[in-house]
Amino acid sequence: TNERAQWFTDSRFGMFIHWGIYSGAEGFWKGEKLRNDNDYAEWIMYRNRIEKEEYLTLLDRFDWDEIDPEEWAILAKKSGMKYVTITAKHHDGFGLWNSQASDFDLGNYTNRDIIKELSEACQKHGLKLGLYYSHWIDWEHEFGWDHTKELSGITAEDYDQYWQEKVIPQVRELLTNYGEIGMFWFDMWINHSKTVVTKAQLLQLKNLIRELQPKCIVNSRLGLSIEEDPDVDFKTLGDNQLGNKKENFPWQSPATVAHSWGFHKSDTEWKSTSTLLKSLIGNVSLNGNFMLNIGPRANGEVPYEISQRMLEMGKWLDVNGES
Ligand code: JFZ
Repeated sequence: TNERAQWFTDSRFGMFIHWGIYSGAEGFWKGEKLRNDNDYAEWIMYRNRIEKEEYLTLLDRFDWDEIDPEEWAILAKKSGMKYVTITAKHHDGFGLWNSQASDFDLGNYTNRDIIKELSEACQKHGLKLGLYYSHWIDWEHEFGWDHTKELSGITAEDYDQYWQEKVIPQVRELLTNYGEIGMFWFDMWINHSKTVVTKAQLLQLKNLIRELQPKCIVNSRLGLSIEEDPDVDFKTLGDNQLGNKKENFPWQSPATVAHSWGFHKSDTEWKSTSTLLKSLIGNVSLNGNFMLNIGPRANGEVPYEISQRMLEMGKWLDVNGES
C-alpha cells in the first residue's frame, strides 16, 4: 500500500474546480459557438483561434467583488467532500496566482491570488488542496505544446526551454508559497514516448515535488503510469469513466455534472443526483475515489444545478456515510 496516498483513498469524494479566463466566454466567442470536437468550454482559446491579447479581454467580465473561493470550499465541505482540486494553470497557460516565471497570470492583471485564497479557505475548513497543472499543453508559451504542433513540429530544445523556464519554476512556486499541497493533478493522455515530452522531463517534475513536499501525491496523468513508475501515487481514469474492479493501487474518476468542465451556458444535460450518487458509491465500493467538478461563472458563482446536486449528495452522506 501507498502510505502517502492513504488520506486520498480514505477521502473518497473530492471537488474539481475548472475556473479561468475561459469561464468568461461561457462557451461562445463573438457570437460564435465553441468550435469543437468535445464541447469543453475551457478549450475555447485553442478551438476558436483566439489571440492572447483578445483572450485577455475576457477578464473584463470578471466581477472581483463577488468572487470568493471560500464559497467553493464551503460547498465542498457541505457536500461531504474532503479535498478540492483547482485549475492553477489550464491549457491556456494562464496562472491563477502571481507567478514570477510568467506575465500570463492573474497577478499581472489583478491584485488577486486565487491559489492563496483557496489554500487559506481549505485550511480553515479542513480540506486538502489539490492543484491541477497543465504541464504538457500550454497554448500561450511559444514553445508550449498545442495540437497544431503535431503537423508543424517542435524541436526538443525549444520544448525544453518552455519546460525549464515555465513549468519547473511555476511548480516550484506553487509548492513553496501556499503551505501544504495535498496533490498535484497533471493532465496528459498520450504516452510520453509518442509526444515531445521526455521521460526525463516528467521525472524532473516528479522529483521536484518529492524534494519540496514529500507528502504531496501525484496522479498518473503526469504521463507515467503506475505500471511504468510505481512511485506515481494514484491512477486517474478517463474523464467520466467509472471504476469496474478493485485495484492494488489508489485510483480516481474525474467527473462532470453535465459535460463541459469550464462553465458553458448551453451545456445543460445535467445528470441526476441519484446517478451521481451511484457513481460515487460504485467507485467507493471498489476502494476508488470520485472527484466531481464545478465550473463557476466569471463572477465566481457555482451554477445552481451543480450546487443543488452536490448538497443533496452531502445530505445523503450525512445519513448514510461513514464520517
Ligand atoms: C482534459 C482536459 O483537456 C480537459 O479540458 C479537462 O481539464 C479534463 C479534466 O482533462 O481532458 C481529457 C483528459 C484525458 C481524457 C479525456 C479528456 N482521457 O484520458 O480520457
